[in-house]
Amino acid sequence: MTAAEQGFPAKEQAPKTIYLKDYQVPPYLIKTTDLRFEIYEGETLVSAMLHLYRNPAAAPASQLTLHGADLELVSIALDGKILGADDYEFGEENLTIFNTPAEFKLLTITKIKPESNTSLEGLYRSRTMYCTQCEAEGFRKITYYLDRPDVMSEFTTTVVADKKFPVLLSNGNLIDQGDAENNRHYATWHDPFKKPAYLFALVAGDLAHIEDSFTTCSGRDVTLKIFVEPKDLDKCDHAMTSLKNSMRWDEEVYGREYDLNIFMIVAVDDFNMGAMENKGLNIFNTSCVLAKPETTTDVGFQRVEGVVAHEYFHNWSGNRVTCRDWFQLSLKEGFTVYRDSEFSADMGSRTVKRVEDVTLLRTLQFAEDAGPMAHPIRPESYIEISNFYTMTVYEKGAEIIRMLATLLGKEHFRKGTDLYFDRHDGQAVTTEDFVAALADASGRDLTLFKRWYSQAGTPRLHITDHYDEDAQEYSLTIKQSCPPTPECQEKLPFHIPIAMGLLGSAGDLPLYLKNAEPDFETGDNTHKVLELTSAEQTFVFERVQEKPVPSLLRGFSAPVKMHYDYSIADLIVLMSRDSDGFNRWEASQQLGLHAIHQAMKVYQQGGDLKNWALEPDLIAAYRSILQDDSLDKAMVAYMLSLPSEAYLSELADLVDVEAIHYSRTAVRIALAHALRDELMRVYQDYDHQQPYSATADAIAARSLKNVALGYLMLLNDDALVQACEQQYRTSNNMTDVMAALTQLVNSSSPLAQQLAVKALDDFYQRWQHESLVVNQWLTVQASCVLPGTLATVKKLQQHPAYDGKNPNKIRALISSFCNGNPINFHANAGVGYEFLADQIIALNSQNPQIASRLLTPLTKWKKYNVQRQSLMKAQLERIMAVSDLSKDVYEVVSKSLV
Ligand code: B3K
Ligand code: ZN
Repeated sequence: MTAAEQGFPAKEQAPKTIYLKDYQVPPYLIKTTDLRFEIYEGETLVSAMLHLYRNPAAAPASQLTLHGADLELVSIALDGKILGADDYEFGEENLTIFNTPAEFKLLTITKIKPESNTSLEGLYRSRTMYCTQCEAEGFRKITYYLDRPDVMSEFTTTVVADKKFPVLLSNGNLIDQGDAENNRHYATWHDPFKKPAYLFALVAGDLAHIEDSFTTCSGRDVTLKIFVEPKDLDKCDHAMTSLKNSMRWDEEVYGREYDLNIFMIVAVDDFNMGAMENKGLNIFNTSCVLAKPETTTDVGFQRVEGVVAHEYFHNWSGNRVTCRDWFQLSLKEGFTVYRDSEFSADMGSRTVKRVEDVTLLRTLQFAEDAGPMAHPIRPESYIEISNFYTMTVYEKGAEIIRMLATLLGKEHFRKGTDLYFDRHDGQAVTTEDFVAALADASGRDLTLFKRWYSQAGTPRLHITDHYDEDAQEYSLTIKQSCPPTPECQEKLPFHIPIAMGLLGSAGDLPLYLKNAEPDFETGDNTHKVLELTSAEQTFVFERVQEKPVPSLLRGFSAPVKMHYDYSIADLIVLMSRDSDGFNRWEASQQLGLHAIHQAMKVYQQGGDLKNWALEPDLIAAYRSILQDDSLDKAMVAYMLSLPSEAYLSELADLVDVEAIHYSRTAVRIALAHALRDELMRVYQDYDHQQPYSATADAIAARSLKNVALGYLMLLNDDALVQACEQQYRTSNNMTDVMAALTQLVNSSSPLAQQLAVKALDDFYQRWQHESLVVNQWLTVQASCVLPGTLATVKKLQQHPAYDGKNPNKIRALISSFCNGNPINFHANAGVGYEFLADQIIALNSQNPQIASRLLTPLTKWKKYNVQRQSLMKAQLERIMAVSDLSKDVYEVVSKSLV
């Protein structure tokens, strides 16, 4: 199909596709980069002195093409000589300079307008401060440059601004500062570490900060500073503690020491994503730094800890060793997500963290892998790289590293990462280099494993078993397959580690794998990692004295969809006594799925789900979880929580939105009735007056109590509604306040509805000056499952609390409705789809990255019934017809319409 046929404006070319196979080394390299920013109200002048030299690894070039976008060139000089119009030429987003010598200094002066930069990429203004976001290709919006990660340079940066911006920051160490004319001042920063331009950062603002210090393992003192708007100074402690814990953990677990004398974090309100790992000067979305019990939920606290760690860990996995090109993004992102996830597991509960990560992966990443934007963790091509900061590159990327760690074992994996960091320190490398270091250090052949980097899609495992009582042999036959994805129809088998055990009547059975070496490393003969490397393999266990229940894919040892024909009785056994905590939870989810699927059949046949009852064994199983004191309360909470509507949709070939919603609700109501007494006990035993603490145990106790409240509120009992309202009014922390408010807002009981209106009003009055808290207030309303929510969302767009330019507000209101509220988003013949398309069209020119991200729910149109398909597709076509469509939106829409 031509671009015109696809609706792309005829006068323009369809955006270009970039291919990994076309990679070429840069013709020039940049030894040093000296920048001077003169910040004035309305415009900023950027002087850039680049010391360029021909790349010895490239064919000698005598012209140089620099990247540049939305820049006004004021002057350009080569080795001190001002260039004339014939000496260079402007292209689309670039500037070519002719007759360039082997080595030279290029001075450019450009003018930019941060105040009108709404894309939040490059240098922009957020409320009272100036800040930057350069990854992936934002530096070209600051000055003409070789804006690619394999060009690494030593940066010196001077920032000059009015004294009403007292804090002037950039990467590295402060080497000079002082006054300038007209009540202005300057600061000069030097970063001794060579870095690509995407890690550049600058901040100028009236900021307050907290300060601490960290002594590294070699005894160096590092100053730690967190900068925020003065009103937020009381919300920085948790981020600081998380930072210090991360620094220590990276020394202990990976042998990585911090390298500069100062590490700074700045919190910014307008930010496209969570945070950015700029060298020595991390810039964070306020939502990922600020936390205090009164304003922040437990999930918020955990997010701060995780994101602070993630960005800090990038100092090695990303900054010291960086990516050769953007196809290698998972080299730094997958590895760093794996690192932050292990850190969080060590700080709290390993099993709980695993359940959370897998839930995210199976709902969002699996859906991505099954949709039109599916791509391998190392994509082969892209139109706009910003579209590839995905669940696949991040979360599936982390799973690939986790599998490598499982296959190599702890010791070899650490040897491998040590070798990787040593071998490539200061370089821009590829995922091949990473795997090669692991293979070299461990002596393992990882050739087959590398298919995980090049093949997209979620592999399926189909497992059958056979028990031969006479021979006392038990065999598992495992078949693998992988559905086609846009880039590849026929997949080769993956190398899949399958952690497993066998449950007998008295516990885990010892495992004697036929024809295998004894497992010396773990010293544990009840747990094994089987390695599947072909389309079908059979593993035989000897000396098995009874027919076992297999516990498969323990800890979710591979990102696959597994099928084994478990009976309800098997699942109950696994849920109540598997030694693998993750698989206990997994069994609870399978039981929940079974119940929901039964209810769905009734719903789809026009049956009545009122008074839907559950099978007695199932109720008994759930009851026993509630009574099991040995279980972590957070695990009890997760085991009691049924699979989400999003996960149920991902599992379905054809999504029946109403059947999923009403059946899931019916099962929840049935559980609430059956377990009323136990749930009441959980709720009442909880001491609502205890002081807040953010320890894993305290978080777990709150989550279980609030899960119980969620079930109890389904009973529509006025006394319980009153208790919920009391929790809303009297709690000393945002977790409990939000849990109660969410229940009131979503309850159909008339009393709850009345109380919800009051509570929402009271909440806003109380928190209107706390932007992040107001976001939670927007989300709770946008997520309401009762009818009429779209009208509420539209009304809230006009509310003074809403700001259609701020990504956090857009996420809180628009994304929460379109992604998190299927029963309303898909209601009323497509009005939700039209609403979303309107938002995307409005955002397309204002903030293309956010516009493109919002598209996700429409890209899944093929999963719905014919009527919905055509309504969703019509909206995609409407977006496609917009003139001046950004590359970001064009790529996702055009791929979705194929
Ligand atoms: N590396 C950044 C993401 C940048 C996204 C640019 N569109 C944050 C992170 O993953 O740590
Ligand atoms: Zn990252």
